[in-house]
Amino acid sequence: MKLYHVARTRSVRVRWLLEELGVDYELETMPFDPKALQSVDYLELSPLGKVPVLVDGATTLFESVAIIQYLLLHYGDGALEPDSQAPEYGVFLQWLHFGEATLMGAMANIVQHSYHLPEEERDPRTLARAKRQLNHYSHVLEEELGKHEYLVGDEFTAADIVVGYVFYLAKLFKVFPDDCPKLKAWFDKLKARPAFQTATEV
Ligand SMILES: N[C@@H](CCC(=O)N[C@@H](CS)C(=O)NCC(=O)O)C(=O)O
Repeated sequence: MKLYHVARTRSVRVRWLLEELGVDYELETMPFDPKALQSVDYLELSPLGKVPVLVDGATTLFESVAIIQYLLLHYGDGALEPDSQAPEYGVFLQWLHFGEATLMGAMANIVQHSYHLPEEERDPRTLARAKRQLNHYSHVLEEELGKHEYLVGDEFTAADIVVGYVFYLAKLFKVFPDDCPKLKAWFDKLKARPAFQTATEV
């Protein structure tokens, strides 16, 4: 199995999960550079020219959360997710997808409109709205984490990985909310995991 990875990007999620599961994999670390991501060879794996990509035998996949679900199904042996028949399984799927479909949208706009885009393309109103969204979503999570230790009850699951990655970026880009103590305590627990530390090595 081979993971195409760029430091600090969404491929961190996949690397983190592989480390948690103890699965053998080859890591292809690339620069965050169109020369690599738009090369003819790479576009054959990811027509979008984005990371992550996972190649597992005859299966080649992009989309980080799809890769996470695939890995749990094929290599998880029941780890890091509730049983599919358990009442909390739906809640697990909800947070898993919230992490990319909702939360990451706000974080991506913050990164794009404060750093990545050329200055003339940065829009202060989009940035301000994204910051308000991140703040709103963080308070929703703060409420949730007041009820249990992790996003899905008291067990660490892959939903914590998908959502936790966004708060790793929030720390890096200095927008981690400072009025969410439970969210901070949860993130501190995630950061202490050896698999997180390996996945975020640069
Ligand atoms: N929804 C996709 C998003 C993938 C994505 O946007 N990856 C970024 C890095 S975090 C990327 O490769 N960007 C390079 C580019 O757009 O040129 C996923 O979750 O995998």
